[in-house]
Amino acid sequence: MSASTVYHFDNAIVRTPCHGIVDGLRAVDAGVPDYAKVLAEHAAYVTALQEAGVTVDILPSLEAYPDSMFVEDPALVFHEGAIVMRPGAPSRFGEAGEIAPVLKKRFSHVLDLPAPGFADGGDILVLQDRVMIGLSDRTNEIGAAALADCLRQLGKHPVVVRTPANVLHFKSDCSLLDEETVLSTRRLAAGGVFGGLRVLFTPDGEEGAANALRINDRVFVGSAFPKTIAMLEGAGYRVVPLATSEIAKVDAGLSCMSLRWRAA
Ligand code: CIR
Repeated sequence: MSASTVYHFDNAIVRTPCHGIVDGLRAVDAGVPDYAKVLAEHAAYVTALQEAGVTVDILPSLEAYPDSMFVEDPALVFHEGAIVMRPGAPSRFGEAGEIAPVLKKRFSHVLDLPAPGFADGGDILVLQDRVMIGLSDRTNEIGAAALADCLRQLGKHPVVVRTPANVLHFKSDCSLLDEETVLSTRRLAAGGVFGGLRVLFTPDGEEGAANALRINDRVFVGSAFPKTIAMLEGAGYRVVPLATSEIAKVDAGLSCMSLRWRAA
């Protein structure tokens, strides 16, 4: 793995879950997450990041924002700089103002996504040669266009695509596996968004595994998805299974809990 691969990270920011996560946003009521178990899933995730060679900065919990442990949504970070987003859910909009000073301490180049559009980090898939922006209920056309401008300022190549209806975020249904491969659900890939890439499909019934996370030499995958784990191991990936059953109750997976970048 060369130092320039898009999944090479040496730094991450996470945020301790607040008690209010039990009232976090969710599309379907699959039960109330147990706070102690959410803390345990989060702690195991932090340990896995550290074991992958990442220095993890743990921000304090924010009780004012139930979903604030999902730091991926209010910001985007790159080696070249950071972007403060405009989260599309009203209850999450204020999370951007909370993460902005944190980013300004760590990045010399921080852009603010201009009003009036909205965009969530969960809709952004960073690939080796392009950055995909998925339109969704959280990321609208105006936000996507403004974000594309910000990304160009950081030297990136943005591409705007569509997220299928009833999928929360573009990345709820896909993730990067390596420079030329993505893991995706069939419903997302059916839109033809992954031209030029190799696509591994989540096995039927394991669509929730699509939000995996490639970090350095390994891929974090939800431990409740044995067929996906076997498929990825069979394809030669080093898989780290992590529990996600509690955060899944609030529509979250493995990318949502961190902001990751290569500082060195
Ligand atoms: C939300 O609906 O915003 C949270 N309950 C879940 C956010 C998941 N974030 C992500 O996939 N990037």
